[in-house]
Amino acid sequence: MPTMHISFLTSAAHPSQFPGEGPPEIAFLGRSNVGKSSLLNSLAGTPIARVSSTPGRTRTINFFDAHLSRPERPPDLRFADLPGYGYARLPKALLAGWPKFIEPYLEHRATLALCIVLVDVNVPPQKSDAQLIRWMRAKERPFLIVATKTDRLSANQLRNSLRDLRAALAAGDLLPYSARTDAGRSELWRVIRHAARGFSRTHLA
Ligand SMILES: Nc1nc2c(ncn2[C@@H]2O[C@H](COP(=O)(O)OP(=O)(O)OP(=O)(O)O)[C@@H](O)[C@H]2O)c(=O)[nH]1
Ligand SMILES: [Mg+2]
Repeated sequence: MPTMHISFLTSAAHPSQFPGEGPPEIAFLGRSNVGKSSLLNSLAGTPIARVSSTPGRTRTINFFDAHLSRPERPPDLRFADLPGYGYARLPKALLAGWPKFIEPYLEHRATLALCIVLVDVNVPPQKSDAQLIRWMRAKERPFLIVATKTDRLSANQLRNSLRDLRAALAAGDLLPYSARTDAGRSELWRVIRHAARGFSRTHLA
């Protein structure tokens, strides 16, 4: 994708600050520090989102517009990098502690085409992740679970971890990824392009 271009659009700390609905949106969700911003940077191939080893780095919803081929045309899709939830806290902190603007975003954003839910392959399945996934299913939001930081495990450990995550999250489809090595990048781009195209056909025609 030599002509792909992704650029920062705006940050929102309140629904009134969400940008007008435009191209299909892909949102990154997951616990604080799981690697949402890193995943976006890996997809973009360049550091556009802020990354930190301290949980809670991303405090606003940060929007990025992406041109996948022709820069003179309107953007093909938009990325939304979200703040994380419930780092090492009780599962009920998931929605209680989550800034009040995230749930409205997930529930009402008409152009939200796909939610990418990140889980860390290095930690056992988390209740807060299962809770989010149940919520997404109940709201009928399309989502894909991405199991990230695979570079930290041996092939054997990774196989076991993916098996445990699939079982705990009742996830048939789970895409392994590493933002460090970019493993999984072309597969994830394929899913994203497919989701954006399908969404444009059915919702934005
Ligand atoms: N080894 C490895 N480290 C990663 C990977 N992805 C992210 N990290 C590290 O994990 C830490 C958190 O990354 P972020 O991308 O800031 O995580 P986040 O989910 O955006 O965090 P918040 O914005 O605080 O919710 C950083 O130290 C990253 O370098 C990965 O695939 N492999
Ligand atoms: Mg972040």
